[in-house]
Amino acid sequence: LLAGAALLALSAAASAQTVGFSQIGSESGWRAAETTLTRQQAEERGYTLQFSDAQQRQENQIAALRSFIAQGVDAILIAPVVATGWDSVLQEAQEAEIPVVLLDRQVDSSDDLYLTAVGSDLVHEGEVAGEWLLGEVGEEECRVVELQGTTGSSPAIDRAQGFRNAIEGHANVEIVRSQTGDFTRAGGKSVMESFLQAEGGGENICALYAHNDDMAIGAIQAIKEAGLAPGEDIKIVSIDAVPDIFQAMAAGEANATVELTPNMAGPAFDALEAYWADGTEPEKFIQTESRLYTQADDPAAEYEARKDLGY
Ligand code: GYE
Repeated sequence: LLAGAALLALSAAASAQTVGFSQIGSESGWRAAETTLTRQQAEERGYTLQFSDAQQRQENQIAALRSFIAQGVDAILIAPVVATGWDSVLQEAQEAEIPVVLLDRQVDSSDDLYLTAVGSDLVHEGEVAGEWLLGEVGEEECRVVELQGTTGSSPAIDRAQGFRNAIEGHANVEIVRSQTGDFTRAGGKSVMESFLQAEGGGENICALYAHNDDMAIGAIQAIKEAGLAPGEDIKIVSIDAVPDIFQAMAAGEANATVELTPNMAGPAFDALEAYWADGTEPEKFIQTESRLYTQADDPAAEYEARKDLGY
């Protein structure tokens, strides 16, 4: 009987965890899905999730972290909007002995300041996109325009680098224009409009590389409005694998995407549970998979498989 009571007390303690989650905002479909899955994962595990939406502002994230620290939460999840400027607040969390897990984006701070980071290899994603394009164009000349993610964010920095790594030494493929669209559809559309205008209507643009699918979807609209055929006149490769890009692929209007799982919270909570149980320190980077999808992969079926996931 005693053992039973003790067990009950233990499991009650394990499920009474409070986790603070500082989310960037809702700039993309992928981000919305990550939020939904984090809430779901927390609920399934019986945690209380304190959710804070920073609306893209680092100062809001820092304020959220300070409030989580003041409340004495059991752990903090943060998707850091930009890479720099986190040292002080991460030190404050460390002094309060609150483990911090980074989700989907990286920081420039020392890795002793956080428990672990869950995410994809962001440079690799850019390389996969670039290699796909090289395979498509062969020896042909290809003028590429690039829609970058949020300036100063690790995915924008790394996805730009990865694509350049891939095309290096291939003089026929050249990035002719590059600008941020801030990971949003509206940003992707308006920057693509300016690219098309600057490039004499777009006839000489061979391909678009967008750092996420949402910007590609916005750009598809701009390309159609300019009287060109997205996916044919301008090849389109992007990253995330959200349902809407599969619809565009099924319609022949987008060509390829690199998948990023929105379930970053699952591995983060697994690592936290091991840490809470007996102090087990996880690896500093828990890497999720990246996989390329093209029009040959039955995009209509991929759309169906994802459309109810909270995107
Ligand atoms: O690809 C994009 C977003 O941080 C890796 O952020 C993530 C990116 C994701 O909003 O859609």
